[in-house]
Amino acid sequence: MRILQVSDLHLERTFGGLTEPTPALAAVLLTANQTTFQNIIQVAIKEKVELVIFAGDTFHAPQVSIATQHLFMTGMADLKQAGIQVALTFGNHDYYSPQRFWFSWPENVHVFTSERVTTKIIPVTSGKLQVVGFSYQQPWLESNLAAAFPPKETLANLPTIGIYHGENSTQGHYAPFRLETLKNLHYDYIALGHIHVPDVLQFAPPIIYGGTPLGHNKKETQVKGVVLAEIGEKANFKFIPVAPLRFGQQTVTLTGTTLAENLQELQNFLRTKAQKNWQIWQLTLVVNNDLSEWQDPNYGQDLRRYLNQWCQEQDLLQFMQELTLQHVKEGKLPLPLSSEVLQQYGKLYQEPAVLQEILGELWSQPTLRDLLAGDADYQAAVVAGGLQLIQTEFDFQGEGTP
Ligand SMILES: [Mn+2]
Repeated sequence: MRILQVSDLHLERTFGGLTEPTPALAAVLLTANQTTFQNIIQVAIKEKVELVIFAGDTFHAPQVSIATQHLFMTGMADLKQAGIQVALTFGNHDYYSPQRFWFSWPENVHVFTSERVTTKIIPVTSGKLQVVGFSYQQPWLESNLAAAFPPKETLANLPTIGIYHGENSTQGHYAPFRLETLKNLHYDYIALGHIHVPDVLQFAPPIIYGGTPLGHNKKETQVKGVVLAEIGEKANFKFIPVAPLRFGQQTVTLTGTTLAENLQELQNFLRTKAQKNWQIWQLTLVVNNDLSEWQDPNYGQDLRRYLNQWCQEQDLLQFMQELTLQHVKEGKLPLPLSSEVLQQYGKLYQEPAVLQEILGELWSQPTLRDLLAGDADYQAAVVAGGLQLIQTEFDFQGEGTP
């Protein structure tokens, strides 16, 4: 049985920090939320899924414009036409309150409206499945609702899917849960929402933060799309991109000895990177020459404007949002940190609990854990060795202390 997970779509959210977008980009930005949503509906139909899950924060705010509501309901009706069911929960951004909706939900849409964990049995093409979930009714929900999810053993003998919008932590404002609790439910699939960076917390059976399918600012560079999953015997999943644009961050090292050569290298970079969808860049240009233009930070803005214009002329779907010029000592890589900050991190990582946290999965490997946890001196030596390597290989360009 195929399903599609959509998390944190944030319809109506605006795009941050874009100055002087070119007309072509501005036009795409205006409709990017709608385009992403329509792409999702098309993927669901093309891939013949039986259920589409919206795992909360589908809308950016609890109050949704009538036009957006209409767009959404039209998509739902298209899914209904294709025989596809929908399970929808509300998150902390779009928390549910009745009487805000100008259209009624088509009958294929199963809406969770209560903060109480609820189980719904949904008829799909190949039989039935059950979905367990809850919705926010206010922006905060401080109880651990994972504890209220019924284990699969206590439910009907059907494929079982959980929907959970919240944070993986011991406490917090967003329905904090412990991964262990969700794992012990033994559901066939758990669709998580809230965290915008995609994250697979368990591969089989899957427990997945889909992440937002569309980045809205320069921080949201890690976007994978929606999750297409097969549940049951041949369980597997993959991410499918659906956004018409993406934010990216890259450091480009320029090796030319003249400005003309540098420009050529940059243009080659932009040509090589061009795709059929828009890319909005934060570029750091690293040079190790003495050309005076590179010493003047104002040239970043000047160059940015020119490159954006050039991309437009070349029909390349690329836009430089930020362009930073950086010098580096020969043979070393720039690091936007001061040496003092690095030392502070070093001290922090000597703490066994902190090291355990950053090593994450490695720690669950018995051999590695014994090796690292058993011998404090060895652990200290590993961290010190790492610091030493960073000290020699990098050029520290940051300022200040932590
Ligand atoms: Mn959220």
